[in-house]
Amino acid sequence: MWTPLSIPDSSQEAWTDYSRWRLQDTDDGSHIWDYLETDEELVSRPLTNADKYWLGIPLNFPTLPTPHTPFDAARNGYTFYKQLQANDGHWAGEYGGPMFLLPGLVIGSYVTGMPFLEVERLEMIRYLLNRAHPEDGGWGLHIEGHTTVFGTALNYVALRLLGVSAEHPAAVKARGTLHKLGGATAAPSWGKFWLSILNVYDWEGNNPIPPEILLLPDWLPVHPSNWWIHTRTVYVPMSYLYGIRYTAEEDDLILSLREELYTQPYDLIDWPAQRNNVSAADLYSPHTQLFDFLNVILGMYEHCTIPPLRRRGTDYAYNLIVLEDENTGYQTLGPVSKMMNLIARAHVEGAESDAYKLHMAKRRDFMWLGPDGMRMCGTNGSQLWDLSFITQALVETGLAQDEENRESLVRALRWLDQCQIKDDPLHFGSSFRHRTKGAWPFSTKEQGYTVSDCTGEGLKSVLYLQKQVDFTPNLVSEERLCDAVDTLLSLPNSDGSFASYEPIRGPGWLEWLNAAEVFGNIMIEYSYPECTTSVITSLSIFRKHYPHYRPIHIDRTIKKAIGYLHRSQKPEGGWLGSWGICFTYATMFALESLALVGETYTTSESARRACEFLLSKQRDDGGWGESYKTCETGVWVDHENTQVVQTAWAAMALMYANYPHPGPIARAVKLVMWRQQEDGSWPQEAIEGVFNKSCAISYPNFKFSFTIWMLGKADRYLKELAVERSR
Ligand code: LAN
Repeated sequence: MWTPLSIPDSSQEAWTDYSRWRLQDTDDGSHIWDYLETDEELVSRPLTNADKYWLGIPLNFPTLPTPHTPFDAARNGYTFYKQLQANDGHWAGEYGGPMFLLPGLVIGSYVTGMPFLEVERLEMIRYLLNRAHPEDGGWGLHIEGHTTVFGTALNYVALRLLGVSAEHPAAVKARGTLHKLGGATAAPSWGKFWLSILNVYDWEGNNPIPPEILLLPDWLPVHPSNWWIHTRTVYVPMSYLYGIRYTAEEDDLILSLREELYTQPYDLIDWPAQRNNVSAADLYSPHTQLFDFLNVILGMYEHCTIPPLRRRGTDYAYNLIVLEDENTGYQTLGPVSKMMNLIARAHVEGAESDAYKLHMAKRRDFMWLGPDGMRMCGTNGSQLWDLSFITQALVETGLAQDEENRESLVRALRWLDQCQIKDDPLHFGSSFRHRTKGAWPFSTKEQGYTVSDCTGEGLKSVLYLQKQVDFTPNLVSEERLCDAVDTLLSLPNSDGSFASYEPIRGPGWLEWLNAAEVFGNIMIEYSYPECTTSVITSLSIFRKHYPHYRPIHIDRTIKKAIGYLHRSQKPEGGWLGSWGICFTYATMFALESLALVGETYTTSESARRACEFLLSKQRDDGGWGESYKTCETGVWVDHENTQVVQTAWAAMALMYANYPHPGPIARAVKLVMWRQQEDGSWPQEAIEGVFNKSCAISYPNFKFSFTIWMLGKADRYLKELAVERSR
């Protein structure tokens, strides 16, 4: 149990001294928030603009000259955004949104006796209080989602472990809501798992998670090496912890939670009967009958496991956990596996071990402080992703040529240079990894996973910076650019499309075995229009500069990928996004690709249909606004307000397609300019990203990169259209 805390009344005001928080000045983009205790440190590490911006401390930047053209507005936007750039050249940013990550951080730390700073605990509590739904006091799957048992049970537990008493009004309210929804027995499988780790839910109430599956031959489709990498990387530590039935030591708080979480007395709960009890509020992917049947069989096996076999399974799972930790500098692939691996390593190696200390140090890379408190992020950041968009925007719009922006671009290029992964992973063959040599990751090099579109965007960004402006050094050699291309060419699926981290390995029917009821499309990789497009565009740009490198292969890859894009266009005319919300996002990327092969509004039926679809969604104020619910249903759902980010995406899509009428683009520009503040920034609007169909995730830097990009592009576009029309 952690030491008692005294908790202030209002969660609106900061509970710690915000003038003492600093983002560490690292050279690889790692995000770590320090709390400066001494006055000397305060003097030696003054608040940066980025610190202030992300903490919500007023920047008081001067009012910029009123923009008269879209280009002026883009320039003002970058005048602001440039001041948030870190010394090492990247742009830091919050990557929160999901509400099921902080509980993993807190439960994992609690059961392993891993402390937090008091200031961190206070700000985590404040975050949870601020994010509770005002009406019912519960939490959802993500910050904009409706209350669920998953969100409410786990965040309630997190609050209590962090030091909030059961009598606190927020706890009372959340508990009431949880009980109304059926209590924690109705949590989905991932919730049941975390509660079992904490010893407040019986392992008997979980469907089996046998580590023996890892011992099957890996050519069998059900072998986890053929699953989507995130599901695999979570399954490994889950099956280890399940296999050994890890349970935290009982203490008063745990005993008390057993009384608080349920609508019936803990000792009377029929645990096996809860395995498939999932609240309707949580269900996105209900179990298939096949999955339920398999669980019955596996449940029988659990009563007569063969100890040496189980032992081999858990040993093998543990070995994979160690390899994953070592491959990623103890970050692991993502925040869920991070905390599960941490528990497994702490259990086996103890609190004095290097593994424990390294895991503890890297826990901080996921903890992000915002004005509303401290959250756990979806990855250790979105560094590469954010940097590649803003740099491309600056080069394409011509803002890169402004004398005062040059130094900032050179710094960005330096960051890209150090971020490229130079080798294949340490434990390449033994941990089912895809090649990484030449790839760019989503966040930092240390995390070290190839992502198809991050490699594409990273490559594009380097090409833009090294080839299209004349003031930058040549930092990334031709050989390394070719390594990136080799990685891209190693990734296509058989239908010509691209998935996220690896080519699709398993068959579609594996989705019938999706155990995580709250997400969709998680068992295997899928073909994604966005990922496919990034590869198409980056290869097209690469071949312009290096026409002799693997030309036939590149040509064939692009052609096949375009074929897939055509096939994946929805009957309405747009493309459905999987990582951004939603049609506007993917349609922008798709139209960019089609344009590169000469398919535009006037030349291609497909591009024309896409434009008409987007135009049918433009609202009276000139903007576009799409809700995250589109991603759940696959059918366009209007957001109640238009959004600058989606407006930028839609307008860019029209421009990529060479849409011949200026009206809709001019109206979009007007809206985005109207929403811009006097200091050149834009206020935060609705959440921008999504994953696994159901969970929204924040990309707050998009409101700078895509607005600036669109405005700069529109300036030129509208002028050219006017010239053409006057002819
Ligand atoms: C991400 C973030 C980036 C995203 C893009 C690059 C935008 C995309 O085009 C490819 C997929 C990728 C890399 C992606 C995959 C899934 C992630 C890692 C995330 C959405 C961030 C968080 C999410 C991860 C799965 C969250 C943890 C939850 C689990 C279900 C394990």
